[in-house]
Amino acid sequence: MVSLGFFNQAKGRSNRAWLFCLFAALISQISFSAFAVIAVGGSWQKVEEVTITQGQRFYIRGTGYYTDNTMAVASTEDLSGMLRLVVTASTMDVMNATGTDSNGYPYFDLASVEDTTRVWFARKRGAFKYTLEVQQYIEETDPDTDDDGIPDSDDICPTDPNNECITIVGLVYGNGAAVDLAAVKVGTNTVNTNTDLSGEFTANVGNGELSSDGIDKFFPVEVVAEGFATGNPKVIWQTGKTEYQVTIDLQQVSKVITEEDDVTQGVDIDKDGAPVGSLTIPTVALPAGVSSITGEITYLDPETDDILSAPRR
Ligand SMILES: [Ca+2]
Ligand SMILES: [Ca+2]
Repeated sequence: MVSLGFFNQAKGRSNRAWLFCLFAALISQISFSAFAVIAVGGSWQKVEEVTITQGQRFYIRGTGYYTDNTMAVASTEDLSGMLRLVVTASTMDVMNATGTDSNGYPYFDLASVEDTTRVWFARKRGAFKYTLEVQQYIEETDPDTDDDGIPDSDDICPTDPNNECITIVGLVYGNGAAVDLAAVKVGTNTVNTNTDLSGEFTANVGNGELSSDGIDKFFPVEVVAEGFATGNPKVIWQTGKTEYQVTIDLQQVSKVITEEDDVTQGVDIDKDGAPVGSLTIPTVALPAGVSSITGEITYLDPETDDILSAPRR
């Protein structure tokens, strides 16, 4: 019964006006979402449903020939936007065209299909014959379902305006054990997180974090943990896939060279407690004035992502 109150005579007009506004707002919202599109270029297309009449030829001494050309269409409804008249063939050179198209044909810009176009031709012996066509610029558009400005064909989250539809769950190990508190960065700068006590992290990502190497599109991941070499796996994006799991094995830093180590005499290298060789840098290989070298030596397993990693950004 409450709703009937809206339509009583005393308040009918204002309520109906209010309801109309509400419906109009709803309808405009719906159509806005349904028809959100982004222009992605366009091209000139021949208009088929047009009759072109070539006018009588006149000769003006010292100048050349001209004809006045008109067009007729059944309906001008679809002929909005940019139009032009193109001379696709002519036995005599056209002298007054607006320009030439990508095929090298002279064309004339048309303000409307009702325009009469005067075409001037250079005088020349022989038959006089030319052909015309009307072209319309057809804009190509790509739908943008979620209205985030990224066309659907480029939007890896086409129904998510926040672009966080991809979930990457990672497990970080080092030396066979879960690594907690590792700093994880996905993408260039956008998503930063840390691993928990079980070495796990979760990142929600989208278009902004996607990179490309020309072959694959991928999410670059950087994992930094103390005592380990930085891990740089790539998570390769697959069309339509929104859940990804990645396991990252960090390489333990095997040897720290301190100022007490003399690399010119050779520094013994241990890996997992066992000697595996030594590192020597001859004095002549050092820049002038350098008296000591410090740093970390890390073993990289060519089977791991550390070798296949994305470059740092
Ligand atoms: Ca979009
Ligand atoms: Ca989106």
